[in-house]
Amino acid sequence: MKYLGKAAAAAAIAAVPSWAAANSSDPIIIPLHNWSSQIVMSNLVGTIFETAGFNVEYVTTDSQAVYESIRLGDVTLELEVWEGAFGVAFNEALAKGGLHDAGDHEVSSREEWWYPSWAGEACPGLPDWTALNDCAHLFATPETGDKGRFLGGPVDWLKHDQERAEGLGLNYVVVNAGSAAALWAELAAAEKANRPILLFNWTPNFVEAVWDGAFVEFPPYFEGCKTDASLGINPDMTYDCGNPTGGYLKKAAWDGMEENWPGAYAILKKVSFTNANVAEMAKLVDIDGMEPEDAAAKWLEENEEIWKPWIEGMS
Ligand code: TMO
Repeated sequence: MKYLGKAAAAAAIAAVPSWAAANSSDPIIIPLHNWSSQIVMSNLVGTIFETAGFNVEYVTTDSQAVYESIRLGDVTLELEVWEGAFGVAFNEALAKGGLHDAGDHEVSSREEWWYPSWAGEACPGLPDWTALNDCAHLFATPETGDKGRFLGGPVDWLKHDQERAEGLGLNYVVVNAGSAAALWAELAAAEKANRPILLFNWTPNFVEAVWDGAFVEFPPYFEGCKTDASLGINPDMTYDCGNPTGGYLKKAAWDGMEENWPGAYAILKKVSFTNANVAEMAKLVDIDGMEPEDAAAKWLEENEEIWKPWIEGMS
């Protein structure tokens, strides 16, 4: 038998750090959805896991159904749980068991009907929602007749815009964009034509760096607005309120993640981005035109002081 010198033996042992021994070599499954910051953030956190020695796989999934997949362990985590869009699906999965809250980003989020400055000039009663009906003709298109047009996001974001229009008696037709990119393309085209437009937007996002504008101020969100028709200003309808302002942006994890990959789970708990970080991730794709993988690599390169501490002693 070949004699392994003391130094060589020590080196061989050191090559497998103690924290790594308990970790599975199975891939951590990270879901990708249909808006840029989420895709970039997922790629860059995946790269951080890989840097720390974990295997990672990406799957493109529906942004609502993903919570059921995480609960069942088919997907390992979610990096962008937006309160407005996904709070309900997240809470339902939480109540069934198998998934948990893995902490908040340092983000104050908002997802809401939004208009650019030139629409505000045409309809000076905004941002108060009660101005919407008087201005419906400004937002009307041949497709919507004498009703205003609201351009919503892709249907899987489940914003219940039609229910809100009905709950608040708004003379508007909701049209859903096929993709996030379609929202920004229509906004750019409306700017060129100096045509008022009302569309779904959110913060943090790159939009605020490019276009002046404001969210519509609906009656404030309250507990039960989405579920109890008797509550709110319309006693017969749900959704007679706006989306939460100052909403959370949180991480979710499969309950089995910590046991399978304790090292990666420890990293996930430390992951926390700010409004500026999230807006920058979206900008790299939506303004600079980068591929999400390249955007993730660039972000990691330029922000080592943020993420290197999360994997200290692991890489
Ligand atoms: C979940 N989103 C940021 C698209 O509203």
